[in-house]
Amino acid sequence: MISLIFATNNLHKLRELQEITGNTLTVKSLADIGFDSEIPETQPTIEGNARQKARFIYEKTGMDCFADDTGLEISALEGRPGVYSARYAGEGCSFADNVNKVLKEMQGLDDRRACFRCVICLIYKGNEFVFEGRIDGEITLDPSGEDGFGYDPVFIPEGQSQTFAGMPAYLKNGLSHRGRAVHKMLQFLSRLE
Ligand code: ITT
Repeated sequence: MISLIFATNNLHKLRELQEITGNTLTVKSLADIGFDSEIPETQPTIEGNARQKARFIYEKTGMDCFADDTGLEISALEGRPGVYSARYAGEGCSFADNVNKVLKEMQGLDDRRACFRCVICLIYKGNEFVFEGRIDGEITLDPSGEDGFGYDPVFIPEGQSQTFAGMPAYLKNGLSHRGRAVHKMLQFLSRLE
């Protein structure tokens, strides 16, 4: 079975990856390989950051690996928070701080359209491949739901009536930006074998 290191410090992403890939792939965390340094993330685009994170871990370990960079793009905010999604409310901010900042900026706006974009960069046998997943939806007026992470309590995917945080993990993963990008990667890997 193919084994890949997931170049992330976000344990929520790691859990989703393991849920999505099931027993089709062995996904190792940075903790599994004893790596605990910061991964640089300084590019101006989501794709640039995904490539930078994967290259960094590949250069340090020489092992097959992948990274995920994700952004929430809100139409009425000209695509913000976008590539700045992780630290939108400032260095060291919490998920709740980011959510509150978005809700405040959207106060009184009727156009609630938004999308999540996830770019995965895979480095396999020294070659680099990119996969993208996207889900459109809307930003709610208030947070709801207990599951998920990040902006999940304020994002309702199209065709659904509850936020990502209000639905079970298998439902989110079946619809989500990350689920879509990961399935593209799995399909690509299955053709190699
Ligand atoms: P790594 O770079 O270590 O993977 P990170 O949290 O910094 O972790 P990103 O740069 O991709 O990851 O940050 C994107 C931010 O967007 C993340 O911190 C969350 O707040 C949010 N986010 C990412 N995926 C999400 C999802 O599936 N649902 C809701 N919010 C998400």
